[in-house]
Amino acid sequence: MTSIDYAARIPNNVDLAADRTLQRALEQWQPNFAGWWREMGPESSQGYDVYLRTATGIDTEDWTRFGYVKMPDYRWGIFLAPAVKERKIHFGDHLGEPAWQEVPGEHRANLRRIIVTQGDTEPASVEQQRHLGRTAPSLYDLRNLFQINVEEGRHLWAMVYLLHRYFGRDGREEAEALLERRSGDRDNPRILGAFNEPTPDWLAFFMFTHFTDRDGKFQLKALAESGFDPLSRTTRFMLTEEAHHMFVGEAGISRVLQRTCEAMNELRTDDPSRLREAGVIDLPTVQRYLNFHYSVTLDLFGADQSSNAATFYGSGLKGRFDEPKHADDHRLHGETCEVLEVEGSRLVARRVPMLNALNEVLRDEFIDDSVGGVERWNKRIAKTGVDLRLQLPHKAFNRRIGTLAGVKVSPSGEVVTQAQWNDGAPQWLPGEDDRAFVASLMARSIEPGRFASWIAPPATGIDGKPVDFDYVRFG
Ligand code: BYC
Repeated sequence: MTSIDYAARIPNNVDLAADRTLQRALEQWQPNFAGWWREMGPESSQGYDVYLRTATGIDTEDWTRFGYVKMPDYRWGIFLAPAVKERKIHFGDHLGEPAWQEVPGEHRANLRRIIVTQGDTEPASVEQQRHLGRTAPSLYDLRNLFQINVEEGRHLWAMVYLLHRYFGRDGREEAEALLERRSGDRDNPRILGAFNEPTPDWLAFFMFTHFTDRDGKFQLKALAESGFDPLSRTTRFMLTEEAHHMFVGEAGISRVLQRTCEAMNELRTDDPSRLREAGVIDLPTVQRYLNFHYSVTLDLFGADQSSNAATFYGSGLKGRFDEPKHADDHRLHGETCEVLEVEGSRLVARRVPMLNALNEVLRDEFIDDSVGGVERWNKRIAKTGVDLRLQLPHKAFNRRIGTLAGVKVSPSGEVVTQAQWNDGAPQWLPGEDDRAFVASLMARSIEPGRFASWIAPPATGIDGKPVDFDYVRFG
């Protein structure tokens, strides 16, 4: 095997050059990653020059360097946020003890499981989005898609670094398995549900980056609190990149809404079939996509009552969102909180030990954040004078994980029978005709400054460049 100068090739601040064992492990994994990227990364894009941001360090000017790059040559770097001097574990049963710089033996299996689950989502999302380049609504959007894809690749590298550096042989095996599972595969699927759902079109992509990447934000924030310091430092840096992904989703949907509302005003109608004829996506269809992506993302927080969550917290591996801001003892024995349960045909709130309900606590923080996002979309609609509004469905709607998986609940929170569900579902969730209609709009628009009929241009470009900049050159 030819030896590659990994220290130069992989920008890093973990002193890769000084760690021969780690270098050797990465030397074996890197070609497999490259093979995976060729097979499962963005389709037919290997030769494009893409105006990408590459992180070459952790200071703002270093992680926001832009330039044309062919994606297979992207320099996937390994970065940890700066160490906090004498950092202590600040929650759980080890509270007050020094943060771990090596993996504590008794927590090894749980820690590996968390890192593997996090790592698995990153290549999964690239796989889900690999075909979207074929139908990009503009060069600007195509570039944003590719930016997200390479950064998810970098986030995979971040987790693989932890596995290789801290978990020896079983870490290396897990790193290989991350390249072997496939989104949606029957025999070897990705670990979490939402990462096996297709992302068939750009409306789904924007909803995914708005909601599912937001789960990423909440999970990464919870892991940034970890007593295992390398995990905390890795995820803190990943969070800087996650913000752009959510921006792409939020702004993407906002631009769809803008275009639809303009057409509603021009045609003086809210009739979905007339709007569809005019080549825009009617608001009820946007709402159904929202309902779907929001509900499958809620499932990503896990079961409402989970002994895993209690163990992760108690052992100092995974904290709460902004742990220091919580005004309690950060151990939580004896604390309680409310979760929803089904009683006959009603949903009732029941008090349970908080330690077991930490997935629900994080899910509720995500819900609050999501409410803000929908309010911003509704403001955009209101500005056009259209009086329809989007809404988040009830948190029990369309759930497949946890207590609520066993019950059918309408978007407004009514427990319904199977027959009522069957009647309501076509109004609540995207059906085949919605998907087919949205698919019919998807066509590649790659002339600089041109945008597909169903989406408004953004207010500004990337990195101070104009909206009609040639963000991707096809060579
Ligand atoms: N689908 O006790 P529970 C991101 C399983 S997104 C399928 O509640 P736990 C990104 C669970 O594994 C952030 N299975 O589990 C976004 C368990 O299985 P076993 C990703 C599920 O461990 C966009 C069983 O059900 N990061 O970064 O408390 C693009 C019992 O459940 C699901 C993380 O998730 C599901 N949705 O909670 C790119 C952080 N939910 O053991 C990237 C790391 C649960 O019975 N992961 N199960 O076989 C965790 O902290 C936890 O694993 C979870 C699950 C919160 C996900």
